Amino acid sequence: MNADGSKPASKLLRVLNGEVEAIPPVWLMRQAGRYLPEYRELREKAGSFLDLCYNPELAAEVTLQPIRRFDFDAAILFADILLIPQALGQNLIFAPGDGPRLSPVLEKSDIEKFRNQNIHQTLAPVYETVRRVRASLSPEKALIGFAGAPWTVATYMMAGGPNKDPAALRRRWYDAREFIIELIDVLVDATADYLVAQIDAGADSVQIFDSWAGGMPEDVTRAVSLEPLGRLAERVKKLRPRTPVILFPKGAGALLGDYAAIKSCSAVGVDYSTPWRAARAMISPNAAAQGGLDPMLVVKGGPDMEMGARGLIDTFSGVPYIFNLGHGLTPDTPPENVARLVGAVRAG
Ligand code: 1CP
Repeated sequence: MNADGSKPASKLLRVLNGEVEAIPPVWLMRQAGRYLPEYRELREKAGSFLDLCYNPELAAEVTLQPIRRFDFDAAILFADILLIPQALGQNLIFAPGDGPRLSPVLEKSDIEKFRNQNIHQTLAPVYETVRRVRASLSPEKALIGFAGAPWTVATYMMAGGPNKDPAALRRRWYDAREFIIELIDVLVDATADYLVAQIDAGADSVQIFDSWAGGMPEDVTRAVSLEPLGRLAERVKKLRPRTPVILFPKGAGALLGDYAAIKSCSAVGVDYSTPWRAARAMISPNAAAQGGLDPMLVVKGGPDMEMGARGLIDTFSGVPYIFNLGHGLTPDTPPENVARLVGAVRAG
């Protein structure tokens, strides 16, 4: 609902408000990025990936590129989940072809340094990107802001990059819960501030990516992912009650219903490995569902991809549903497959 009680012009926002659309709104995770030649061109112009994230003019352009090319129903801010650790004072580099590297957080004293950091100084260019994108989008298009979930960001902070040893991470939890909880608590506070600032700059909705929510025993998942995500979503909702919050707990499987039951959650993302009917049953009583299609089907394209899309739309017919993938587009995706996918979704 708009502030005056009218329905939003944006299809995505209507579904996030609980409406069912016969043709679902469509956007794709990682819709901006390396699979697009126009992205690669601007990325080169910017210098490095981080230079691009902190350049509002170029980052706004990169955010808008997939909207122009594919007419998606929503734009997602171009930034990265690792800007928060950087704003908290952790060293971050993206070595070419080598992914992110951070100086690992090993001790309590490292966490102490993160407290009372003014993240907005570093992140101000991101808010400026949001302002610019919102100003150039029509009211039918929603702008999604985002952040990483505290747990997912904590895994990168602790490992100094992508975590390659899940068992070591679980052992660390059993050995040093207090340390991890303290890190997560700092991240809940900083991430809430970050998302509220994105909303104030013009984001219509925010998505929280918990890419590493899966693969753990239930009690650990509840402690490191579900509980802090709930706290974060509640905080954002309390401060900005009109803004829908989307949660993407990748790998959450049988616990999806618990995420959907978080009061401040408007939609839950379905990853590519979750059975669709089970996902519908777990999510739809409490929240809109989003996603599900295997991104590898978009690399393949053709009838397999279109059948997958139709199957998803059939499975989620009659409940609030947002078409999307079960994880992000990969750099080897042919852009023409994305165009065909959007065409197939819109053809019903
Ligand atoms: O070389 C390049 O140009 C960098 C590639 C790239 C891009 C395009 C990275 C590095 N980040 C991004 C943008 C990005 N990242 C967006 C932009 C908006 C869009 O979706 O179009 C978003 C939402 C993210 C979120 C993100 N970053 C996540 C959560 C979603 C997911 O994919 O699970 C994660 C885990 C990251 C970390 C990250 N950033 C970049 C890389 C290569 C990684 C993954 C590292 C790893 O774990 O291997």
